[in-house]
Amino acid sequence: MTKDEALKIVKEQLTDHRYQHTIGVMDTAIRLAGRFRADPEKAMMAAIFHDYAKFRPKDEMKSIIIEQNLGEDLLRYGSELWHAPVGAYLVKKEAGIEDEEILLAIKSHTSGRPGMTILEKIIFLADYIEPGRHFPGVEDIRSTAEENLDNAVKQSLMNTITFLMKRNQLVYPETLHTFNDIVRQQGGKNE
Ligand code: DGI
Ligand code: FE
Ligand code: FE
Repeated sequence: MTKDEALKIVKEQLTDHRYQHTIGVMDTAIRLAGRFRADPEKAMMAAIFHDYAKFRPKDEMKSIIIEQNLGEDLLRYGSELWHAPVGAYLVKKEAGIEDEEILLAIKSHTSGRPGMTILEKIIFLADYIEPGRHFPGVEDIRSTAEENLDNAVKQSLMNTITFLMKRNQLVYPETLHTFNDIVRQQGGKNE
């Protein structure tokens, strides 16, 4: 599938705003792939499709999570999390994307995953720092991303976790596990 074909498929699923975000994630992911030695073609495809399921009705996402065994515990946390695993499933089914590395990067793009591949980290981070993102702390993370992928992912996770906590929202355990995994790998305290 060419870039233009992929973009056309995704455009039909998204609002204009979300499509512009997708373009930002794509450009950022390709650049990060160059810097951190990931496959730029896979980074491009994963970025293009990462929010494919963002606007699916909640009921449809819920049914897919149950029927496809995507982890029913997801249903006990914010519905904002659902479009990532559901997206990976639908991109395979509806758009014919078979590459497991790409599908995994789509699946884990919201919560992260302990043991993330470089491609997963790149998509997670590109989603966070693409030029259209404006929130407190994003500039810091952009500059960290120039130097160290793990530190930038860790900073993003910390930002999200504190954001959720301050708003009295549930933190999905996978998000915390991902943070812990990076700290542990970096030889963090309390081991
Ligand atoms: O889809 P995007 O908006 O581009 O970005 P995303 O896939 O990172 O989704 C961001 C949303 O997901 C935001 O509303 C916060 C929410 N989120 C991220 N991690 C968690 C979470 N929500 C819950 N409940 N728990 C999490 O761990
Ligand atoms: Fe998303
Ligand atoms: Fe996104």
